[in-house]
Amino acid sequence: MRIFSGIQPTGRKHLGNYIGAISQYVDLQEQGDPAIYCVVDLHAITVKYDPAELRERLYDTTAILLASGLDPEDCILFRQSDVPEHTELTWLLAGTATSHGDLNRMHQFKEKSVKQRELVSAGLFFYPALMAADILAYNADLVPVGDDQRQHLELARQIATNFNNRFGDTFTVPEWRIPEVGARIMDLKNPDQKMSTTSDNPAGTVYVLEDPKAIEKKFKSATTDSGSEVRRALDKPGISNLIEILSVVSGRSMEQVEADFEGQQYGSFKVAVAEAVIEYLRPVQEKYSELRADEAALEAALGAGAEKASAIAGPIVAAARDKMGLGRPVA
Ligand code: ATP
Ligand code: LTN
Repeated sequence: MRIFSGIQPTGRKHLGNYIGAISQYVDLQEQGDPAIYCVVDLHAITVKYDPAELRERLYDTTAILLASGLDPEDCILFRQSDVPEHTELTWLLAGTATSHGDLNRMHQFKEKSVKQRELVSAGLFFYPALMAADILAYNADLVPVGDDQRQHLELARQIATNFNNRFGDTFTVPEWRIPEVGARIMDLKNPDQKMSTTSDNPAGTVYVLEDPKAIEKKFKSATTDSGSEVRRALDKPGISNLIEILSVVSGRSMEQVEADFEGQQYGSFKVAVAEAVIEYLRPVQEKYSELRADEAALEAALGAGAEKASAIAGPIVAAARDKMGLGRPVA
């Protein structure tokens, strides 16, 4: 089973990214044939950014992934812009298999475009076509992601199907893998919104590398709902989110968490969640600094990953080009 996923080089990965995506990457790396993980710097250029900063954040993200347990012996870890097939295939798919109307329906574009102060780039609109190219260039069977990427994956499946219908069987139509618990970790301050790097209130987002004292403070000040029972309910999004977080980080079911905190106050429950999250992130934080300090080693790992990635994507994109009647005919 071929596995592929991408993660943005924002550097400041948060608890939602970790629970929804990174922990799945680690769980799946030995099952992949191979498992391929890509730090998607080409996606990051679609909003305002600083070139030197982008390189730094790419190293941060790579070091977080390695500190979380990705092992370049077990998976392919690489930087998207090192493998030009991603950009080429984006255009091939955009020209023939991607409908403008479908791109126009993407929620993430609508949300992100209103947040842009200056240019709303055409690249931001094209973002899901690049994401489809990432996946299809490897004929991936399975794509581990958080819940917010469901619509983009539906589009990737549609693009693969459109291409295959028009040019003959070329691409695998990928399946997604969205975890049952933890696929949508909510903002601690606004539990109606997903936890995000770009949220309005920094107190609502817990970062993987954040200092334990700061993590504790954020959980203590998390928005909770009226009522006092530690129990999930539709009108209790704050408490429900904390129950879900504690369930994942402590390996207990949500029912078990509710039973364990029966009769306890919100205050002591929040402290328990904070402590469990701090312990959960501690091993990653401990390994991170050493890995991040050695940029040459990070570059070497990414370079080796890019070679392995190119060896897979090259022939797949060449076959697509040939079927489209482009380039010198393949004999
Ligand atoms: P953000 O909104 O925080 O900037 P993102 O979704 O734009 O994150 P990435 O960092 O590339 O960008 O996301 C990596 C993975 O994390 C994706 O698979 C995404 O689905 C997942 N993810 C993002 N936010 C959450 C969340 N709140 N809960 C669970 N998974 C999430
Ligand atoms: N769009 C995703 C990141 C991403 C991705 C991918 C995920 C880019 N390419 C391919 C899975 C497969 C995001 O915003 N989180």
